[in-house]
Amino acid sequence: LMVGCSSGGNTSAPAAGEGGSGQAASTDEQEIQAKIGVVGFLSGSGAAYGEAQKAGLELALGELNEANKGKLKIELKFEDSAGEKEGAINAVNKLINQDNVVAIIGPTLSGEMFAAGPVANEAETPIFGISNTSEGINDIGEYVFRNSLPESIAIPTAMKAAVEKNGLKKVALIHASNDDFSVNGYKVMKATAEKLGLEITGEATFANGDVDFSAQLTKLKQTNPDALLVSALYKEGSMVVKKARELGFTGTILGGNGFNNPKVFEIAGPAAEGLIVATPFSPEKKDDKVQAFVKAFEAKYNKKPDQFAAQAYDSLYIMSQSLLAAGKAEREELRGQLAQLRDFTGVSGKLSFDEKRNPIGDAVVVVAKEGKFVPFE
Ligand code: PYR
Repeated sequence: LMVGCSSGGNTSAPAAGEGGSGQAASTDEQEIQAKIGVVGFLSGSGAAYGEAQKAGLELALGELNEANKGKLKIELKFEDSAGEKEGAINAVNKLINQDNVVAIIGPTLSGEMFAAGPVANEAETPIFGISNTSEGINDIGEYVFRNSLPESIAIPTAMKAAVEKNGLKKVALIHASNDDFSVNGYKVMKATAEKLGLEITGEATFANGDVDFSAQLTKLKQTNPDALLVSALYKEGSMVVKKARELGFTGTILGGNGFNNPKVFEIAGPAAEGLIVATPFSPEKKDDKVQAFVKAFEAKYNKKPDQFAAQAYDSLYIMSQSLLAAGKAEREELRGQLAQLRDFTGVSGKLSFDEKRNPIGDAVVVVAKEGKFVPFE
């Protein structure tokens, strides 16, 4: 069925928006149509991560499609992985084989990327992590990218600041042992503690889905640490923080990227006060680009963006820039452009990329104060 489409002779330039697979004769004039898949943790225990990412992407989508009118139109296709490896693999397969997307943004968790990244890589489809902070993400293959600042940069920055300002000497560690991101964060925390000459008084683990952390925290408290280092996603992490305070632990609590979501304040309540986290993004940053983003986000959603929203927002700008440079919505050309990315300044800061496509950037250290994260100074 051809509606409003002139059949036969190619005498006039095709109208913008028609065609779409880059097959038409006058490619100069034609708007590039790019369908991008998104795999997010949109339901379940970490749904607030996926919701923030979706919000950031949809804000960027509106801005970009307006700014690029006549040149590039992006369509986003969202799939929910529910934070599960299997869910991420299924979503990636569907987006590549059924929806024929040019690239995929996500999945949310490092563990999901370790599972689903190889599928996209094998299918020669660019896959772009926006919240995968573990070591080794880019080692999956040449089609795997990310703009999320690795924990190996963020955590040491936060720990150094905490040692200097709070005078830490002894630390205890607790982490989720069945989540790749939490395990990696724990390893970075431990290595950093050793490097900084801190004494490790004790270690404990739990599993995602656990709700009772009393036994582990009681034991750790008895080792008398100055700080508790928590590597976890927001749900379990916030419950750990809450329980530690209930048990009377008054020292410093420091966490990784999993805590960069306002749900922390909902779950931990006043116990969140003083929690130290490193992030590449703070809505409080006095920077024109950041403030314009925060204003637009608040206008659309009536709340401030978090780090997950910010990196999602930036990722679509990177995609747009790379698609325009490629001049067409094709996987191989897009991969080539993404691989050439060396510098990018977004709302989550200035990033450069090493030869393995790993982002390098600065982390800001924030501290929870009266229901929000403010600079730790
Ligand atoms: C990760 O899974 O890598 C996060 O930072 C949450």
